[in-house]
Amino acid sequence: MAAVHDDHAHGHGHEHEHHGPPSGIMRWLTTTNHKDIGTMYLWFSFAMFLSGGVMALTIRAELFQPGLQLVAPEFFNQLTTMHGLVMVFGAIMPAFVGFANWQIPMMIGAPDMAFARMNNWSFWLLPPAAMLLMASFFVPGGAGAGGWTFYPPLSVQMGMGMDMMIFAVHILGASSIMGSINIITTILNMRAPGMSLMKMPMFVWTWLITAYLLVLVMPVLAGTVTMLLTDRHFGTNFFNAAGGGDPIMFQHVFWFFGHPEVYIMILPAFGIISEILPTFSRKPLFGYSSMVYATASIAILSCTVWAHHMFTVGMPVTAQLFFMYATMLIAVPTGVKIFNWTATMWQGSMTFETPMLFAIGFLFLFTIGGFSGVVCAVVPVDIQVQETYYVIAHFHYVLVSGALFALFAGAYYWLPKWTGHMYDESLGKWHFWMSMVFFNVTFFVQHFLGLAGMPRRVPDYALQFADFNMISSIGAFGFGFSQLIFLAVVLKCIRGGKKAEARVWEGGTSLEWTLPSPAPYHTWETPPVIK
Ligand code: HEM
Ligand SMILES: [Cu+2]
Repeated sequence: MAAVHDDHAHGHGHEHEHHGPPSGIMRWLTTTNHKDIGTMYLWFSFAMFLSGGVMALTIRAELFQPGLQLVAPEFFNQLTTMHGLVMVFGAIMPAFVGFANWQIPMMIGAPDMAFARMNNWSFWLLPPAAMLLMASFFVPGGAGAGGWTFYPPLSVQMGMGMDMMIFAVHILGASSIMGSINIITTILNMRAPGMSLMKMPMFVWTWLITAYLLVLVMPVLAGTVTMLLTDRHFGTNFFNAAGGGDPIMFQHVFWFFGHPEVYIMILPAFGIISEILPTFSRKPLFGYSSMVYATASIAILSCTVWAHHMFTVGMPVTAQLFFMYATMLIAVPTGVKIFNWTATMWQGSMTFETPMLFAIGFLFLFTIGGFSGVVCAVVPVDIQVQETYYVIAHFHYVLVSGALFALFAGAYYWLPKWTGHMYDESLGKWHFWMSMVFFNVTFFVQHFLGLAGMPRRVPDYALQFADFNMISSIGAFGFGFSQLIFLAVVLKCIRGGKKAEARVWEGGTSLEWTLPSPAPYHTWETPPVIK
């Protein structure tokens, strides 16, 4: 893709803006620059990932052997609940928004996001929401402990920690909705001349569709937890059976948000993988337009399957059959993507730098997660494995080796563009292989724990589950420590290292690779012309 640009031929007032960023804390508090805001989202999500990780390791330490050793059962429930919330809303989602902020303007040839001040605000809503969430551990009764899914009646009976979590979810939701409106407006209105929709990089396409999904379902979550709040404090009975309400209705509205939510955490990952595989295979992405249509159909279908989380609530068989087949249908466009990625690599001249290793790791392990998802969709099987460790294994394969591995792949891929330095390739490879091995040690055995009947969300278990739990806990600690290598790689890369070229990767063809490394504070102030 050829681009012609000169980003210095302009003259408007505020000089300091054009000599690079101001300094000090005020820079970060007031910045409206998409790169600054991207950086803040990424550090915030990494901090949340580490805190969610410590919670997971505490859970696994308790489950290392049968019996209660480390934490009280009530606190164990708070940990599983908070781990889920922190990882979903604090780590994975903000990380993808961080990538969107850094990359989308550079990839479409726009000087910044459409609503720069709203962008600042979307980020600065996150730290107070996170503090509210964490502070709920320290109030009487502790954090809400009914699972990240907030199911009543338990969530109605919980202490004030539950109100703080509901308030935090409101704020996180508002931040997501504003971020999505910003992304949609930027992509639809600020593309460089000549960049038609079907010429956009796949990462941009996946974010456009994800943003629409976010605008659609985040208000549903806000409405759901608001009804919970009024049931808790204002005498309504939405979910109170004794008052004529229905706790099952909560599950319907929660999962109408919840299932699209899991695709909100994977579609941008698909976008990152679709940038990386062609670059290191030195071939264009196979089936570009079918990739776009597959992404759109996954997003649409993801709104029709929510009750596959509820096969055991006693719904009619016809409804079970509908949700079973609708869920299986999603495997078709997902299969198209996996086929296109494989075809992209087929007969390519591949090299295996760290971004490519994580991308291939994603491809293998996400597919395993996808298969166990189809298994869970089969009603009679789901009735066996629901609420067991099989489900825990399933969604960690799609969320950790899926979303998280894609985030690592993207970080290694674009770090040289962001910092101007090449990262330490051998440390990167260590991070990949240790994560790959320890991830599978942690979560593969959990499939068998679940098939053997071990329930989730329990701090103690029967003796026959001891061996696999021990293996899983050892794996979890190995995985946890491997992530510190990643932190070392990033800090080392920011501080220095071999100078990165503009076109860091020989096979990189999208617009950001035509910009210098590090990318200047202001880019594309004169939009490039796409030939
Ligand atoms: C970093 C490695 C991770 C480890 C070792 C880990 C481990 C665990 C464990 C042990 C549980 C509790 C299972 C139970 O006893 O019920 C759990 C639950 C969960 N995890 Fe993770 N996890 C990790 C990363 C993630 C990530 C990246 C996500 C992404 C979104 C995630 C999302 C969840 C959710 C949603 C739950 C269910 C919480 C609930 O029951 O309400 N985890 N995880
Ligand atoms: Cu689902």
